[in-house]
Amino acid sequence: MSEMFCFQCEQVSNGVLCQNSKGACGKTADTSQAQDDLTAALIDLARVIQAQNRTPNANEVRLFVDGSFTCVTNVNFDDAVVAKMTAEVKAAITAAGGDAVLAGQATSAYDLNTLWTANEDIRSLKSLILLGMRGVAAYAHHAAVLGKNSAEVDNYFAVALAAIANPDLGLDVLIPMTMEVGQINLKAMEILYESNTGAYGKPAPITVTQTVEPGPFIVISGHDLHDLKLLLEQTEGTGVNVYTHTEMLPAHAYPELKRYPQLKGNFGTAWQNQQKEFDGIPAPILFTTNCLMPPRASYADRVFTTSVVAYPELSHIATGANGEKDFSAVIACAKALGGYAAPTTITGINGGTEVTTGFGHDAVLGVADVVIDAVKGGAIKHFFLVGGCDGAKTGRNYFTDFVKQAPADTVILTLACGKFRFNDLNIGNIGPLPRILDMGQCNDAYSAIQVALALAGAFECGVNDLPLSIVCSWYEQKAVAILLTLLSLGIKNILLGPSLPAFVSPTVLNFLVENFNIAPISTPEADLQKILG
Ligand code: SF4
Ligand code: SF3
Repeated sequence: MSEMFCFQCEQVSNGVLCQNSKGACGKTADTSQAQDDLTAALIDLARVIQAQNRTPNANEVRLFVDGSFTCVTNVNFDDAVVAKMTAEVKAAITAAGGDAVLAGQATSAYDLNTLWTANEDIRSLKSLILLGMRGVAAYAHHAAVLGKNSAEVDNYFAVALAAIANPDLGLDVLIPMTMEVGQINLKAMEILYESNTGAYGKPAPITVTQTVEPGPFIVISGHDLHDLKLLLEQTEGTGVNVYTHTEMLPAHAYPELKRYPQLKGNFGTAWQNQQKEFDGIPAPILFTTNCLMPPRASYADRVFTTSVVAYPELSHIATGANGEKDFSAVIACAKALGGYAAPTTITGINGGTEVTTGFGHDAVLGVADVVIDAVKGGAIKHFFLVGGCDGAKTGRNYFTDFVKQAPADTVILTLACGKFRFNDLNIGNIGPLPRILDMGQCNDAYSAIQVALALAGAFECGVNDLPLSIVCSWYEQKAVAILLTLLSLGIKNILLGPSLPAFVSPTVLNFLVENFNIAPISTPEADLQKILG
């Protein structure tokens, strides 16, 4: 008998199911059960709200958003923290008079095993909806800490989660719902773009060093720019420098963040290399979101978590009633550890010592004339969007090789942590334009969509008719949400790798192939040949 049921990420055991005492990510069966209990409670809360024919209140929205985000891969490994949140959801149900509502229904408390044991196509589609909404939750959370939200997104949590428990929904309803999740995610990414640029200005291209200067420093990981801003405010004048890690790299491009002189550079590569790159590091690491891996003993005493991230026995920085955070313990840890004695470079995976970022749609469309002329004149033959999540599989070398082998008259747009496979390569420029353009974090898929729409407008064609191909690497549930967004926009011919999601059943895959011509990656040579002819 299986001890846990989790198949939500690309790292899933044997490509099928994590079902023993520990998942491939290090999540225990107990934590997995705690997350299932939390999810079931959120589904019950959604059923109550739907039955009462109302929209969620502010506290309920917070629980949907933070509760769903808590269940994203590599976010929270602490059963006690997850259980506390489940108790909060149950209290919210009671406060809303929901216990009586649920008692009057055929199932008074939803059991997530109902989903895991459902017909495989229903399970597949409901998983796409549930996991897609976990991705949406991450983006809604980041916007919320900056004071922005969208009623459309907030309300859809109740709709989507209640649908998971509804036994009457068939493929005819669930398939369109997956596309709705994609549209909701587009809205969430748009709100987050507005939040980030509203607070920190529009990103501008910048070159970032991978060399750490001598002296005390802090590494900040994850996606939350607001946490970085608070850390920069609190490290001002302390002599402690700050280095970004993985998805925090694009922060360097924002005017209101890069103006802090102690924001010095970037540390290391993507999340799956952290146990090696942090081994014995003379500095603290602050995880604001995923991807946290179980820490090794050589650095566990210097890992701090905040917000929805947690791991048993790691120090957690609490959030105050007004969103304030006190990072003095992290700063004190940096001073005590002292940093490196001499400049130390953690090179990229191709040996590079610096990377570039900040090519969001504002920057790219700022030179739209140059881009359009280059396409019309034949200097740019094709655009590839090679992006998404990184991960541990050796097959992910595909993405490095793809970029290396892409012809010199092609441009690589990229985003999210998958870019660390190749962002330290120097593959040259086309005119004034570098051939690798890092658009930002995974949520900046919004920027990539804006560029595609603007190019389609300029060339008076549809996005699918552009010389643009999407080669997407996926790992966790934000990538699921983004994939649904791209499909909901009618974008076809996406190549997906390194493997297809375990939760996509043959029938659902068939639907995706027939309607969107989605395909698994093969080899860079074959895929480039297929695309470019
Ligand atoms: Fe396995 Fe991924 Fe679930 Fe972790 S999150 S238990 S690796 S499927
Ligand atoms: Fe990476 Fe975890 Fe998905 Fe925002 S940091 S992309 S995997």
